[in-house]
Amino acid sequence: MNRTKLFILALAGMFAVSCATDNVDQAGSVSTEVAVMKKFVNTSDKAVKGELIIYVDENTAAQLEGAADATRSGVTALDAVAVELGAEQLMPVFNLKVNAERKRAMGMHRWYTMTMPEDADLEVAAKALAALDVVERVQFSTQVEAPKYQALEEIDAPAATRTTDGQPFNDPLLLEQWHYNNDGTVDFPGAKAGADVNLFEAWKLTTGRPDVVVAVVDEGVCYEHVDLKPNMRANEAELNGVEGVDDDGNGYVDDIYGYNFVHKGAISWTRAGDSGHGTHVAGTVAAVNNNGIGVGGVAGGSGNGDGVRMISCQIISGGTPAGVSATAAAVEYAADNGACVLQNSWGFEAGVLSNDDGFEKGSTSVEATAFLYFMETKNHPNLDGGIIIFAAGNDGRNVAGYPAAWNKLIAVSAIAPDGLPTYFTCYDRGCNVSAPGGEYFKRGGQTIDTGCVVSTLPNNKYARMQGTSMACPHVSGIAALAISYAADNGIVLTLPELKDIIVSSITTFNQWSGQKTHYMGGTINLANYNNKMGTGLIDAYRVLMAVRGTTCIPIPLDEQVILDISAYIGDGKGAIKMLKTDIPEDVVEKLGITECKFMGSKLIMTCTKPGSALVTLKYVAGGNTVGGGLVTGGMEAQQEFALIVRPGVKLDEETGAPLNPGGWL
Ligand SMILES: [Ca+2]
Ligand SMILES: [Ca+2]
Ligand SMILES: [Ca+2]
Repeated sequence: MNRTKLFILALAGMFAVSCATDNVDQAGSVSTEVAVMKKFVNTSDKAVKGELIIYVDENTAAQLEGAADATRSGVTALDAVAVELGAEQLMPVFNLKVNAERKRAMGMHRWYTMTMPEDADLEVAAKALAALDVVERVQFSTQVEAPKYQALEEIDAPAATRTTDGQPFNDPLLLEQWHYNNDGTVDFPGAKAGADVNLFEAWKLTTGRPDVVVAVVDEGVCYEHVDLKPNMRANEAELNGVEGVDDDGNGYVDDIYGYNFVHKGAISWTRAGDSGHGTHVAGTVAAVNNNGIGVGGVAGGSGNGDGVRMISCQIISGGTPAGVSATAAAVEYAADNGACVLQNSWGFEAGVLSNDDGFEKGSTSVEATAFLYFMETKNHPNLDGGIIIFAAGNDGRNVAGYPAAWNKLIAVSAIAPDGLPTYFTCYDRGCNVSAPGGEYFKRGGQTIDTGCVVSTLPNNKYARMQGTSMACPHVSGIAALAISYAADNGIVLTLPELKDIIVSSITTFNQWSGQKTHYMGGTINLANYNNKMGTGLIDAYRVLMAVRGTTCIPIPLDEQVILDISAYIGDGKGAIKMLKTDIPEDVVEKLGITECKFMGSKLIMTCTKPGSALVTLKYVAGGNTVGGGLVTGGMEAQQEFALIVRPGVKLDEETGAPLNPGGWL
């Protein structure tokens, strides 16, 4: 290109910008400045160098789409500033090859990424762009934070086994995955039975379905891992296609198991700087169950090819995190390629954003747009949208990081094997629910990792890691189980229903007090966390019961309880009469029921074994007796309940209703 011409255009650009500020009175100057700043979606804090994102007006978007040259819009003012800034490319953020009509309706065709030299002053560039009438918003491309925690060491891959050792499946490391089913024997100070996601009970009802697709937005997932590959969703057209060709015409070349949005190409996990984080997260969501190898995954199936499927949307590669434009494209890709659950163990650095308005500006940031698109995309017949789950963040602050804290997403805080908050977890504002995230501890000066979450690492390896990053995929896996179970039962959930189910199907926490010492040498003040770990600890079995529409009745272990069933069928005023119900023999055996009587509206029961079971209780609707023959009376009615027997459950002495806070932790 001719430098003289460049110079002249640059001058023209400078003139256009300076006109706006110099040739007006003082008040006008301030208001112009304010008008320009109003177009800023965010600040330049942690912005990717050499990149700005702009939202242009409809007319400019149309011209850009028709433009032959990636650096020229054909809109004179924009081109002038582009030249002035030395812009190298002006590329659409979103992919209009798929679902173009819906994307246009959401304004997604108006987002462009302008790339410029790395040393360009982004503040100056952003102001120059925002001063243009045709540019409606300017966003700095905030960088995603790279994973903080790496595995201490790999776990030796245990020998393949075909025995189950009393476990539901034969995966040898399942015995160490306390986070699924904690019997209190895990090597961690104060380890507590029941501090888990109650997964084994849930697995009796569903272990997933291949038509449920979870997108793992993270480092690349090692799709070749023997414990993951059967649950990776392959893009058949690309799998059987030609290398270097976009065989399915979706805008991405060779995207077989997903796509690397940082290095624009194949998913990778072996570059210097890769930590294995994405592979670890994927293993928790859906490592293959019951294959006699390695670990189990929350929605990993039963060993019959029936687990949920995953795709890898890679936004961190070789330690290089993407900015928001590439991340927004990754989220869009997940929606366009079949995912109904979006698993996100990533975020912006703490404090980059401090409230929802800063994040969304009326839902107008590029990533908020992508998330809204995902939520509105229906990829499974039994859920009317897509659900988004985020790690709350590991900064130990009393507020979740962003995007997790956004009120439209589910943010997950992390507990340790002792059922207490981890020292690193974010909590309180913006945190919606908790799950096990694991925690290191110190013994004899050594850091011990047995209290961490066990999952897959690249190259057929396994390791333990800690973090809200590790808690989050438990919830994503459980969301996938919920959708699977809904499908098995012909139930169609709305997105708000599924979100409600997830945050309400929990075990509540005790009131905590005192200090907890952690391996970094510090302490946390437990009282600060009371009722602030979201609603409580997610319970996979209760999630499935809620999908099914079955009420859960918590029952303390080894204690006679008098439950007023009218609290579950009516208003708790005892207005119904229970009929004697025969509890099935297998339920009596499973829960160790030694006593079961019905009196008025009450059920008197003693259970001696922890566990969960379904019972159908009968009652009279309309009077005290069932009508029929010579008797005028009510009709016999019935309702299904899930009895959940746990140690430490506290019930209201009057009504038998579960107390909150209470629970069994
Ligand atoms: Ca493709
Ligand atoms: Ca190809
Ligand atoms: Ca396995």
